[in-house]
Amino acid sequence: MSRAYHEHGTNANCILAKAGGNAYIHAMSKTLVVIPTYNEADNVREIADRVLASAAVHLLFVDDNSPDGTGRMLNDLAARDDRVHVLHRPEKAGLGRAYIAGFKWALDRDYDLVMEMDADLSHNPDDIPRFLGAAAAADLVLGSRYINGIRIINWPLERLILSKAASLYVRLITGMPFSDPTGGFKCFRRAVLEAIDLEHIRSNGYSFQIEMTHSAWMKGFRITEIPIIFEDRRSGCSKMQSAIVREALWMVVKLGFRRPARGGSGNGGRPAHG
Ligand SMILES: Nc1nc2c(ncn2[C@@H]2O[C@H](COP(=O)(O)OP(=O)(O)OP(=O)(O)O)[C@@H](O)[C@H]2O)c(=O)[nH]1
Ligand SMILES: [Mg+2]
Repeated sequence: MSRAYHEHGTNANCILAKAGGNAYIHAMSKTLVVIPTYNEADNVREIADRVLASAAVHLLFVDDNSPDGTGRMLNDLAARDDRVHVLHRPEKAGLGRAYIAGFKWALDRDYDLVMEMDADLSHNPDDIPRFLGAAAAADLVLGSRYINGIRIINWPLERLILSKAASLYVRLITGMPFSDPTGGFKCFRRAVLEAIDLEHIRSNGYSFQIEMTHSAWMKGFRITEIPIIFEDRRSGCSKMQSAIVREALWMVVKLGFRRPARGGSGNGGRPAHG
């Protein structure tokens, strides 16, 4: 049975690609790992195999019509394994839009936990069980490269400096006490995604990660950081651009203005390192 869905324009209705399938699949597992892809043909088979071997999870790839044939490969993976699903979007619209589509897909089904993860193997699938364990006592689990030192393999120095500077900038301007607010390996409880107005999340690159965490923090959800080791991509091309950095600079300033409004319960935004 095919697990491929097509999203047309900004309308999030999903249509099963092949006739005869059931579009509303009963989830065997309650965790969905969402992986956005754009030109990741070298990586998708390995990431799918390793994620599925790591824990009892389902996988949703969100592909933006990658020109390198990633979408076709994902359809093959989905056809072979019921745990794998693919949401096809018509054109490259950025990582943030892809995640929002994936989150809505998850909320339309009965997933309790929704994870974010890159396709390029920078995030180690073997860490997934630790995220699920930490989510037992938290609403949002953040993977951090910067707990007790720096855990990054093969990054150029300028990339590291940019990432560390971004973390400091976010902390100073927004007051969020997290060590790695731009990271993209994380696990949301369903209630967090339900509470955030996903239609109003506008940012895409680094700032998408910051804005989602900031929204959860403002609402008083319990947020925990766990250490992860991050490795630079070995295959495929980076989608990192200077526009993504500029977007983050402005977004953080906007978030800084929301600071006094923070309320709610939870852990007061204190990171509970696990
Ligand atoms: N669907 C979709 N996925 C995207 C888009 N841009 C990036 N991605 C995916 O988002 C994830 C993170 O993108 P990366 O290019 O690895 O960005 P990065 O991790 O900041 O930078 P590098 O690892 O240095 O390349 C990868 O799985 C990409 O394939 C997009 O516009 N649409
Ligand atoms: Mg990457």
